Amino acid sequence: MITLYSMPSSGNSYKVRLILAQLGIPFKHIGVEYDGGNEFTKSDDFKRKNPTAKVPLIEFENGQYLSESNAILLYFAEGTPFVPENKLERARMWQWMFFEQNFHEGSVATRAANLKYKDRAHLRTPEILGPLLENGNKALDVMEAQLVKTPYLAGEHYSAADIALYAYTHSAEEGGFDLKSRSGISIWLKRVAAQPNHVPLEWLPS
Ligand SMILES: N[C@@H](CCC(=O)N[C@@H](CS)C(=O)NCC(=O)O)C(=O)O
Repeated sequence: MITLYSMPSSGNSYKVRLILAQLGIPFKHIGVEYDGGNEFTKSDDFKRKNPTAKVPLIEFENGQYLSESNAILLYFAEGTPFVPENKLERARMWQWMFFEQNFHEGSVATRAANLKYKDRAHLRTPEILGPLLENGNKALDVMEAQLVKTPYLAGEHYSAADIALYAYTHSAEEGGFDLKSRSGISIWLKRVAAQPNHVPLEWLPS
């Protein structure tokens, strides 16, 4: 069985738990929570597994490792309906997954994390939170512009891009972002949550 090192409260980790649950892939879960997590992820033993010292991380049965949430999503999505067959739609899935890491996570998720985690209290200054709000709103507006046109980010079908962007968008209000005024995103969040075998962020394998 594969092992997933993941942070229960983290969206990047949730992406992986969600796709594994949706695909019915069993896994052993090793939880790394944020406040105590730094010591675990910064240990030499963990850094041998993942030199970036971050979760999520997959450990395969043969002792190989795979890190970066979106790379893990694509690994498990390959050959499933979560990767569009159409070449352009597939490229659009990647487009949104790169967008997630470049524009969305660094603003929407970072602002929520700064407000949520105790050891980030020193990052709650107007100089830091202001630009994060501005950039996060821009990222959400980009998503909204797409989601008023198509049911899913890459087009007509639910794909790995929807999993990647659902993770931090569904909890964006924790970062002070307004979702109610964005009807495309609001309807899409419900559509994603209604997918077969969808699990919430809190879900962990028993
Ligand atoms: N780009 C990476 C980011 C991973 C990341 O930042 N993980 C955070 C949780 S969201 C982490 O491991 N934090 C714990 C630590 O730094 O010790 C991905 O998408 O997997």
